[in-house]
Amino acid sequence: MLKDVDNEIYTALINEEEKQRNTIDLIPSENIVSKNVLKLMGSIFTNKYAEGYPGKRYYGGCKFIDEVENIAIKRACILFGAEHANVQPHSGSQANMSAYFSVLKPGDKILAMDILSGGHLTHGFKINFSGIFYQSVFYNVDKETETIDYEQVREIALKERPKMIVCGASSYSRIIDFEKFYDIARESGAYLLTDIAHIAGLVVANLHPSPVHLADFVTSTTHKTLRGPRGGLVLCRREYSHKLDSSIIPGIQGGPLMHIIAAKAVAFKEAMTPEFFEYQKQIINNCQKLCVELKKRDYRIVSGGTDNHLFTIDLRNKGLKGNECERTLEKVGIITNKNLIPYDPQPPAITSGLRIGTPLATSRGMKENDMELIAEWIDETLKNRENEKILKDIAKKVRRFAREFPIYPTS
Ligand code: DSN
Repeated sequence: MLKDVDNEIYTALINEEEKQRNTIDLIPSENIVSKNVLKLMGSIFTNKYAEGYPGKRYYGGCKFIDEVENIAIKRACILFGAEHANVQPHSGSQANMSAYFSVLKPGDKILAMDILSGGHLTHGFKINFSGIFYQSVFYNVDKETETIDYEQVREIALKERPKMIVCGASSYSRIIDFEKFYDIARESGAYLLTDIAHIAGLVVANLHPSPVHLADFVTSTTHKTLRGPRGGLVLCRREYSHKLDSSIIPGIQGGPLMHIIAAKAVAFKEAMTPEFFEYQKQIINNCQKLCVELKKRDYRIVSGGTDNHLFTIDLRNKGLKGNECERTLEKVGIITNKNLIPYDPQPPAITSGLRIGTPLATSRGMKENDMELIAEWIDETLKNRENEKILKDIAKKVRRFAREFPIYPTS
């Protein structure tokens, strides 16, 4: 028993389980996997080395491993309508790295959304590998609308002539117009990489336009709205399949995590069901309702609202900072994360924003009326942040409420 062998880790596990049950988690990149996905992540597939690809491994004994990876690849292609899929990236960062390595050389130029506007570390941030290996130039959201200014992207692309344009974000609540990015990439002679890590589930459910028929490479994580195991995925056109596969192994990875690939296969199957479509619709409904309820309470939302699973609150009119709100909300059992707002005057460790998302709460079965309650608790908590007694009362209510929603409603 784990408890007897390693009581410290056992205790942390039990505490984390309890915390997950007792809190409302509004971090937009987190979710709860099904029991089957969870089971495979802890399965004996982890015992097997399988460097290479199905039918071309550097190890014997891969018969069943090959079956698993072939199924995962086939399902990923069907799910997204892709010509080729690689299911081996250990993470979204490695998915992006492999897409860059497929067609770029060190020193090439990439154009991506600035992290200050909602982009990701691996989109050319100066101290990330992507900013170290490549020359990065950035586009930002418009100061007024706080949405992507496609004309600005076009102008920068034509002036800078990047080898690759990257679109997709970690904190952007509006529909991304992949057609426009495609046109800009064509006009400026750049490859197009779309990183759909956050919105993959919405794309599968047709609730966000798909970039798959437009982009040269589509990268994703599998654990956010897609609700699979923690990991990465790359889709591309058949013409890049060899380059992509060899950029993953031998390029940047060794042995694939076969227990994770098996879990990805199951998650892809789950994502093909009508229930998954309903789930994605509910994520958006919940997110929009929570946004409206917070606006009623005079919270300013970046870009004025949301079309997807997340939004960012601009806390400046309340005289608050992201870090203190994250801390205070955690005290009552509401888990969020501080986030930069566009053109944020605060540094990343403080921030003027709080990022909020509904994929995990929706997986637990929460609906629009629950969002009203949550908005009220967020507001009451932030208004009474100095009042320990009120915070304790809210914490009790949050705990009671959270426990009404089991962790595994979908399995
Ligand atoms: N860390 C992820 C997120 O929270 O958006 C992106 O990698």
